[in-house]
Amino acid sequence: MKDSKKTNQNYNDGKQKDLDVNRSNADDQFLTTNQGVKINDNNNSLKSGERGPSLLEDFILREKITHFDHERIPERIVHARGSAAHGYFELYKTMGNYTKAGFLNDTSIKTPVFVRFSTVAGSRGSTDLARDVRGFAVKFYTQEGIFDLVGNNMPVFFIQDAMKFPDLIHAVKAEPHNEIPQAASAHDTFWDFISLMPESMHMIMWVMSDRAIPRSLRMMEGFGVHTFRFINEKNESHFVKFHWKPKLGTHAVVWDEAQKISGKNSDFHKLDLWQAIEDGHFPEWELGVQIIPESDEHKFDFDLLDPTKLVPEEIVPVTIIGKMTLNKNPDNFFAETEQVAFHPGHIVPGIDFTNDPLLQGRLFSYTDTQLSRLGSPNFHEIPINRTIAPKHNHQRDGHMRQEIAVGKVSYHPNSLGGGCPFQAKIDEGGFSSFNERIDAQKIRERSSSFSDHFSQATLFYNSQTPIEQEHIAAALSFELGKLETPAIRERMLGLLNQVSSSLAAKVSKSLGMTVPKTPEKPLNHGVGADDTGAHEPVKVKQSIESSDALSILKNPNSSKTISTRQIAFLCTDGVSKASVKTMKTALENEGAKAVIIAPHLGNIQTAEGSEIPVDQTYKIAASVLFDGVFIPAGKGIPELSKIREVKEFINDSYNHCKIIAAESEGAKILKDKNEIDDKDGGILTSNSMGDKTLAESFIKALENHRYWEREKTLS
Ligand code: HDD
Repeated sequence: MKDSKKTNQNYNDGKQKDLDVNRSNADDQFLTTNQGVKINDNNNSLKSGERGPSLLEDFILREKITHFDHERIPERIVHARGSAAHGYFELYKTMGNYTKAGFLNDTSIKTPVFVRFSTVAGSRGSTDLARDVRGFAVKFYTQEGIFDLVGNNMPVFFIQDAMKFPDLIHAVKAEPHNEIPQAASAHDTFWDFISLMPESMHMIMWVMSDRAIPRSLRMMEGFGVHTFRFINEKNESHFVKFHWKPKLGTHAVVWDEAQKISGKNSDFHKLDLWQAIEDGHFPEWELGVQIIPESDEHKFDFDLLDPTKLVPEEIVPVTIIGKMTLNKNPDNFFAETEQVAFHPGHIVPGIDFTNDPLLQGRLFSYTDTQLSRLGSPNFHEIPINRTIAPKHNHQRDGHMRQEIAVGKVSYHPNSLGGGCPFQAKIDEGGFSSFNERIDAQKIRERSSSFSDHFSQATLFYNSQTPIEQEHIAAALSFELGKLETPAIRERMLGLLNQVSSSLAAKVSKSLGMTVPKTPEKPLNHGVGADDTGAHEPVKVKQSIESSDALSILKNPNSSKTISTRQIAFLCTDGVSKASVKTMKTALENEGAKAVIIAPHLGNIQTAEGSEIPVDQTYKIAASVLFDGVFIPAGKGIPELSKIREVKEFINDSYNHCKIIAAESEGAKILKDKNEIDDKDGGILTSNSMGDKTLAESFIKALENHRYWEREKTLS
């Protein structure tokens, strides 16, 4: 709590109080063993004689080394790399018509949350900027128990049935013979699998889009992916899809930039989230729901149970019902971020599952994985996983049990314990599963309503702006270009051709191949989920041809703000103080951060004779770590064109379509030697010094994140 500068103390901080019991602080304390014995010498082991062997008797050395030897636990099999934060959820309006969940009914309740974001494929120490799906897992500590919304930053998934999950993950992770590549899908096994799984095509469009390389974890959407159910007091069910909409808008970096960020700062996303919270810029997302009456279950062009499909927002609008704010960093990465255990099966009364076969498989997997990862069925007792709702049952014992259950009764029914703990009636908050009628034969098959693998992939591609479509084509050209087996490329072109012939044509050009002819029946290659041939993929005409909500650049919901954006000020001795000050003040008034970069640390002398403290040198700073660039005026500024890193800085910013503003001498060095067209709409210059109008137009331009038009002129 004390680390965050502007922590909001006014919310219902039940979970924080609960965690206080386990927080430890060594300020002003003696160093001790785990048994509480004070340690006098923490530098030398006990030896027989000054130069003699160490003694087995040294319990202090033994304890210290034994504990160290066992510090690591298995990393998550997927989503190993993550960053998390505490916060709270506030409800805007009661959802009582649809769900009886208390935290979605009472607008006065602020529900504590713990949120973990992650990449999927890479190991715990891999780079943040991998092209990958991002996990978006939210633990709500509600008064009726824990609700986990374990989603991703993309609304669909690669596969339709949990049966294929181990295959998918084996294919995407580093190849088993040499453990290469780390945190990258651009390799043979991934695309071999994908090329044989037409059902993955919609998700492939998302993963090849800019959604897979977010600018910040704070600037991405989140989705529950599956269709869930809301259940109200009358036991009526509505289908529901969950959405998180970031208040800072959805933004991405470009692929070349992502790769360079991985080198310059592989913790870019982790640090960005951490720093924003430390600075009091608490990230916020609004929670939206798409609600579908039970009676409309079969009214769509797709099956609501199919996790490779989304419900277009144009068909069922997203209703915003609340807001989540993250306002506190964890105190300890291992204790909280690493040990947190999410589970889509953690639900509360008022929320229920559907028969989505991917979700059904997940309901088994998450507890199972915690047993090997956290090592005991008592993982719910780990402080970060502990419910703040009262918990009483007859579960007992197991490794590392913390609870001391009093009394001799550990069974139900009992008379010796007065029948306690009691079962709760439904009107006392007891959970009861939705009374869904199921009248079926046991069958190992895929529903034919899941057979349309291409229509929504096409809808996604067609909904993108031309620039975003180019990015998808470039991503596919990169990924498929890296393959060693030409036959995989060929199969992929066949599948892409069924999504969009123009996309397939673009990718084939880069691969130096021709697009194979699409057979009369859509391609299935006779393998994968449908190898019986019973369900050949089909295309179903969609009721809409384009959905703006699917595009980052067209997204009607995206907010325009430059809050928390990092702006590089390229400075040196002899910079104009007036120029720096006007721009810095204007940017900071909008919540952005001006970072002074110079050839040396310490202070730089301004042309006016004052000093400005330097934040970073050109040896450390790199354009890819910033959102925009300002080159101020000043008689010393022309010296910047002699610095190689400054030239690289300017050219990279330009190539990544960043907004560049420059004043007077700064504007002149922009034109010098750099390979840029200073007439484009993303380059803003002024001949005056401390020009407020320039600052205003810089802010307006930064609100659009990038000047994407420039890409058309870049070869
Ligand atoms: Fe999963 C972790 C999201 C399908 C099995 N998953 C995990 C995490 C997220 C997701 C965000 C990280 C949670 C954290 O931060 O600790 N997973 C999804 C989504 C899916 C999905 C959105 C599809 C819609 N997952 C999925 C399937 C299976 C799993 C089909 C298995 C049948 N997922 C796991 C797991 C993990 C996990 C192995 C690894 C670590 C963990 O659970 O706690 O059980």
